[in-house]
Amino acid sequence: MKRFVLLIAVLATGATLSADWPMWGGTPSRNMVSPLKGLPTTWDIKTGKNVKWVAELGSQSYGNPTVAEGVVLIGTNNEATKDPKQAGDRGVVMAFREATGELMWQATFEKLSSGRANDWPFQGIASSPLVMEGTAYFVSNRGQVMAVDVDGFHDKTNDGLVKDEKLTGLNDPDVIWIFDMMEEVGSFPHNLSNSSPVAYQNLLYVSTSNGQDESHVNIPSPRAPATIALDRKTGKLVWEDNSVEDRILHGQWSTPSVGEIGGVMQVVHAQGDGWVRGYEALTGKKLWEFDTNPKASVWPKTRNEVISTPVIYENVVYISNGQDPEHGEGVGHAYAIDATKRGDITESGRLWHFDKIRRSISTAAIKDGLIYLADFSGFLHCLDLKTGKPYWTHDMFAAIWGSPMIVDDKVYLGDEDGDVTVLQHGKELKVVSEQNMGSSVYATVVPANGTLFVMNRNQLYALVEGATLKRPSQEH
Ligand SMILES: [Ca+2]
Ligand SMILES: [Ca+2]
Repeated sequence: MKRFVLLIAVLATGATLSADWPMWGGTPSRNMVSPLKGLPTTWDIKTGKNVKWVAELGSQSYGNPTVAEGVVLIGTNNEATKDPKQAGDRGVVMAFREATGELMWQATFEKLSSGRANDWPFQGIASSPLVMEGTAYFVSNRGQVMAVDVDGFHDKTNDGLVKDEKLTGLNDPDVIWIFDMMEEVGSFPHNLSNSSPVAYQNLLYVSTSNGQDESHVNIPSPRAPATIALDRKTGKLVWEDNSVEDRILHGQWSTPSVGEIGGVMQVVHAQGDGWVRGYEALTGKKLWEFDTNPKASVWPKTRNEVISTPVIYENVVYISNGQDPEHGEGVGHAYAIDATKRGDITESGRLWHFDKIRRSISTAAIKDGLIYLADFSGFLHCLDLKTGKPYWTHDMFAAIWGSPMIVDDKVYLGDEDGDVTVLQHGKELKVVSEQNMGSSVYATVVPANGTLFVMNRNQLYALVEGATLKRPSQEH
């Protein structure tokens, strides 16, 4: 495993020339914002305009790309079978070379024998890997926290604690360690384990996705933790918390964030009872909790779970609630929470409450005193960060699964119709362009190193200003 040094070149203007996107949200605070400049604001997948390369994914891709150390990692299913010896329905993480889109290696995982209760058919891997110091961390469809070598076996070395991999070809994963959450902490994931890991110092934080069984009444494992912290080098459990107990409304699909709040490094996690909780990162000591549902609300009509990721920005946590997309549209709530408070801060920590949002599974993007929030009914809201007062709302006319992404002075957002809309960042609504990607865009647009990575259901596009992709059909 090579040790890369992340080089960030800074121009005199302060603009970042190049920067990786090594995790969901880019940084542990998960704010969907990038300082990169000069990325495409228009492109055309039919003519190849501003397309550098395209990679074929499985038939359903719910992971979000991670770009680090020259590699693009992405979760998908196995319907674009790259290895006939590993055929059938599996969860897959594919690693592509960032420069060319060539497949470098893939990690495949057979479906759990317990079936759709824990591992929904053809959903693949929905975890977005975290890359740190040559290791990629993600959660498989089998509820395993995986640490694998970013270089795989291309470095001619079998790295890590796991040395007995059955497959050790160039296309196979070099496993460092495995932590099986179903075996080790008794997690019973509802439909799919999906957490995107985040780290602070030597600790890795993951949601267990513990939830109900198929009856949607029973919680088979009420004593399993919602949040765990593992040692990043060994995969050993360091702390766990189960404040939710048997109050899980459905599943637990929100993923944790990390940031310094009021001088304390915190892990913030939205859990299965619709509450958001903050923990002291190194010890797991619970510091505060906040209920994202009005007390009179009733599951599933008006009470929501939380699927979006909390964003930490200047001591405040921003979060929207919502429901599983299969539940359709409904009322939602978004909040700004003063996470320097302690205890039950549902009242004392509520800086603002935005109740014009619909059910949302999207994560916030914040810049220059503005916050962008999207909802599953297809609306993008631009609010004042301090007051929560709306400046404008844009109707995408299709369900939004991904999150708005601010790149320089533009906001990018995809929808279920496959459109990616580019808007001007600012207090006035201005649509810059709209591009169709050919099939649903469930992921978030990811900026890294001068390139925009945009996924549809089954393809990953690398977009670079001035590039032109020559289609095979255009070559004679
Ligand atoms: Ca290796
Ligand atoms: Ca190994």
